[in-house]
Amino acid sequence: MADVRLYMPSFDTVQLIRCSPPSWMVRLGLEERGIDYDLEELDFGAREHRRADLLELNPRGTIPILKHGDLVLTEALSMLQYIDGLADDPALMPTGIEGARAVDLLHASARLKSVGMELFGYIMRMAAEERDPIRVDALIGQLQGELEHWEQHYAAAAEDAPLSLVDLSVMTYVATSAQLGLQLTPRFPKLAAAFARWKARPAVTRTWPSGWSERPLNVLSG
Ligand SMILES: N[C@@H](CCC(=O)N[C@@H](CS)C(=O)NCC(=O)O)C(=O)O
Repeated sequence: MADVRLYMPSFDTVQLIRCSPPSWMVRLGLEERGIDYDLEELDFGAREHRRADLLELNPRGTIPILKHGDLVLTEALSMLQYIDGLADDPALMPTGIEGARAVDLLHASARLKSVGMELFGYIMRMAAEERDPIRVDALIGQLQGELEHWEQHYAAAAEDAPLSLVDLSVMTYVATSAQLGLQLTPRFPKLAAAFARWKARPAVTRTWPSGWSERPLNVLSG
C-alpha cells in the first residue's frame, strides 16, 4: 500500500460535468511523475466528501485531498507543487528564473479555476429550465475572457515546451469546457492545438472521465 493517498470524487457521481478538474489535475500530476498512490473515489452526489473523517482532514469540506503520511494538503495547486518534488528529476517545473515564471503562471491559473468553477457550479446547481440565460452568458463570457488570456499569453509558449504543472491546471479546465460544448476554434486556435497535444498523453487517456460522451454536450455552446 502506497503512503500517498488521493481522495477525489468518482467522476460519474458529479452531476452534469462528470468531472472534477482540480482532482483530475492532481491525479495527472501523480501519473505523470510516476508516483505510486492509493485512490479513494467518493460519491459526490451522496456528499461523501463531507464524511466526518474527511472533514477532520479538510474542514472546508472540499476535495481533492492529498495525504502523505501525516501531511494533509487541501489545495490542488499546492498538491501539484508538492507532488513534483516527490519523484526524481526531470520535474514538471523548471528551476531558477524559468521556475519562478512557471510558479507565477501556476498561481495565475487559479483565476481560470475560479471562473470555471463559478460557471460549472451554477449550471450544476440550476436545472436547465431554471437558469437565467443572461447570467449563463455572463459566466460564459467571463470564462472565454480568461481563455483569451491563456490563448494570448501562454499557449504558443507551451508549443515546444515540455509538459509543466501549468498545463495540468489549464488543460483540465479547457477539457471540461470543451466537453460542455464551449467551442475552442476559431477563437482559441493555439489553445485548441495545445489541447489536442495534451489529450494524446497516455496519462490523460488513462484518466479521461469515463462519463464523457464522444460528442460534447451543448450546455455552453452559446
Ligand atoms: N480550493 C480547492 C477547491 C476544490 C473544489 O472546489 N472542489 C470541489 C469539487 S470539484 C468541491 O469539493 N466542492 C464541494 C463543496 O464545495 O462542497 C482547490 O482548489 O483544490
